[in-house]
Amino acid sequence: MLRPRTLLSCLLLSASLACAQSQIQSHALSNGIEFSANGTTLRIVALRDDILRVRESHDAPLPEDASWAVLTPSRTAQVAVTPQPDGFETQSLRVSVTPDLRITVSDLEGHILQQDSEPVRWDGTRFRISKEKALDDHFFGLGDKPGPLDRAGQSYVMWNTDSFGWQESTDPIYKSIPFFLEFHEGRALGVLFDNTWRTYFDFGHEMPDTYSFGAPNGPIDYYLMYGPAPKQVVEDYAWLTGPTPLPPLWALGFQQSRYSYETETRLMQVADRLRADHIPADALYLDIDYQVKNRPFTVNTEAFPNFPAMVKKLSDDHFHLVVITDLHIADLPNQGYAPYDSGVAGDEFVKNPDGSNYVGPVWPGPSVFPDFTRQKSRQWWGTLYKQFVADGVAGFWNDMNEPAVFRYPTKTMPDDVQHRIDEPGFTPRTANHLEIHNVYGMENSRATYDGLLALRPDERPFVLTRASYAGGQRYAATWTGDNSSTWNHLRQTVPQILNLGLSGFAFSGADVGGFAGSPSPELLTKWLELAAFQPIDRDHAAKGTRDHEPWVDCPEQEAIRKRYIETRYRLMPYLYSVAEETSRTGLPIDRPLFLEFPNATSDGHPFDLDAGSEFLLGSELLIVPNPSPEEVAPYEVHLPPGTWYDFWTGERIDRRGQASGLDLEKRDDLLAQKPLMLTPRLDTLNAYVRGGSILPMAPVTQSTDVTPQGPLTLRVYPDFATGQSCQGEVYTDDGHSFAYRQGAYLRERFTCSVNADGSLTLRETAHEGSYQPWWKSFHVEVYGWQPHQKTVELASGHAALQQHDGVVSTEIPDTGTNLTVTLR
Ligand code: MIG
Repeated sequence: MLRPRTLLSCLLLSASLACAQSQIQSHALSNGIEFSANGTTLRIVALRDDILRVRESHDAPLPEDASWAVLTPSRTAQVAVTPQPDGFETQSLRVSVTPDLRITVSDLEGHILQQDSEPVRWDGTRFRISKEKALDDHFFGLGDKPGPLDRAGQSYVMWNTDSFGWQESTDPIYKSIPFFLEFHEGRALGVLFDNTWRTYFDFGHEMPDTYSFGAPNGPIDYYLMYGPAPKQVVEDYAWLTGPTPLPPLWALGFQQSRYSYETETRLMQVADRLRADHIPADALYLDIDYQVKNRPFTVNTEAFPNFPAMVKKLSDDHFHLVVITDLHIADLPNQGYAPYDSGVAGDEFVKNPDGSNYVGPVWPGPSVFPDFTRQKSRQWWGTLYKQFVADGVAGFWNDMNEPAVFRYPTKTMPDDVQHRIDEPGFTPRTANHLEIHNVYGMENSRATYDGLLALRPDERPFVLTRASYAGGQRYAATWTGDNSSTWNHLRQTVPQILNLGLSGFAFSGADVGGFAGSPSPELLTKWLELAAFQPIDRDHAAKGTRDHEPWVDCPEQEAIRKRYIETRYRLMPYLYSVAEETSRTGLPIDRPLFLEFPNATSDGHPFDLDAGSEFLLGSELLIVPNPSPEEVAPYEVHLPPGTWYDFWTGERIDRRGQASGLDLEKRDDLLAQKPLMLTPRLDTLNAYVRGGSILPMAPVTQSTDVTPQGPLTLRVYPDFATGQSCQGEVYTDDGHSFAYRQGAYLRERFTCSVNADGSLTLRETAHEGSYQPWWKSFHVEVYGWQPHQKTVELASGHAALQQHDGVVSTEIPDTGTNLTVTLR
């Protein structure tokens, strides 16, 4: 299989070696090609026809083939390639390499997707990879980093950092997700740079015609994912690193937190007030003050005299309790502190170079730190959850896992702390903190997730982590850390959550109301409106700030806030169906517009760049926040192409820029591009439904644990631009176990079409899966369509049809078999 070839070439391997003739060996591999020259090895292989892996080493053989991020079956996947004189071809890509080892990747039509602008620059262990960049290339991803959605023109560093009070320009913050999606001439390519050290990315900041990434150490090991559609890239990334799993349903409910609800009395007051005011809510959080002296896995029984009974009382009232469990273990020898004693007995903590346990100050005072890069230590960590799980605690919050250490100026452990990698897939060895730092938080959340699975094998774990690395979405949801109670931070939630979603973290949120500082009543209201459409809807606040709960301020504010939280609950069948799609495909819950409308602009630039802070929840619901949320003047927004309906009023949006009423007006393509003029209103977050959708909705409940009473609503929005059809689906299951994997789920698909005689036919395909849903019938609401006879034809006879405020509605049974209904 090896076919050595020799090329004579001019190699620029170091500055001093200006131009020398040297030998390049190239070996065709069944799945790629390998070059070697003067101590440099470059291997490019195809994992699939559309996914490549590039590895390169200098003055050494390629390093160990192991990864914290990439799933082993994907990393070791292979496809056969067709050798070419300077590279190879797959069914969708062409790879060519110049004699000085510059790589070009193109599609089979010859469009260049990525091209090295110079050979890799080495400086000892340090290296930099540089690629050509066009002036209108766009870059997305890189996890939680603040700033604009498009990362073009910016540069970043990966180093997980406890960044209390971070601002728009702060970098790095909590997470290191070294994945980005590049848009070049309307084609998308994904890059995962799987190096855990302090990597950096420059998207034309230093030089507008070049983008680059590199590291001070560690491997050159990167994956290229070809679209050309951006959705394909995101799905490829999920294939490499795993999708966000299906969360427990309750985690999609409203979550109320604060630093801290310090006593049982206070926590119960919050619970009772939510129920008394009929503000739907599913989760309550305990922050560090529930513990004895901030010691993880303890409960202060003075403040919480009967913790298990309290958890039970909450769960009887349909609340799920989430408690914080920081990773730092108080350094308390001989004091009967079980996490310390069992950790020392098992030698579970990270070490100083002299072999002693590293001790650093955090909340409990001097603390030791579990060695999460050892499988055995992760298993030990998982056992610490036993009592909380027995008490019925539903979810766990892993904070401070950058790891944060109260040690200035680095705010983390020293570079020479020793981690003992002992792990399936890795050669056991000791690594210093510089290599492990960025994966430490992910491995902490992995230990928690796996531990919960071991303790409650048939319950979906809910873990919320602050720090993570690529692939961390497999174990935990995340939030954007210590944001601020400012209008700018409200705006910032959108690009951050969108870039997190593109980077695998579909299930994320930002502290609602802002963590640091006290929001004005209006800011808190607008924040609760927006977060109702974000994957995690968690109200949280720092110590010493004013109360943040939805009822604070006047009844008028509370009423608005409540209406948005209720809307989230009414949308729960849709939200859960989107989350289920995410768990199969990796497509995020909240999506930038370019994912759904990759061809919206004639020159192929992402439509989002014209559309301000708009985003889609799933593929059907468009959320249009004011791009300058603190401003009161009317503002223009551009909707993506197609037919749109106002989510609140049901009106079809007129192409002249106003809602048009409900007639069957013809779409005018040119006018469709005209912006809408919107006037800011405290009580309105504009939202639109894509024509062609069928949106499943439910009656409001006060918790996702409560069975909705009544039919499943199907809101039908015909698309008058494309054949007047529509479709939608709903997914449901028991909401908490893994029984869905054995078929205990339900998926129903719906379509509609407007017939030549003006009647509308709605079809339901047969149920897929064995789960019995809570609904027995559908409440169908049709928007933008006029009946002539006001009758409904069912296989079993006729039903009545109502018309009210331009909405046509009827009730039909869900027979569970193929159903066809015609509305006339
Ligand atoms: O050093 O646990 O980001 O959400 O409330 C602060 C107390 C530690 C930081 C988290 C925040 C949490 C807080 N924590």
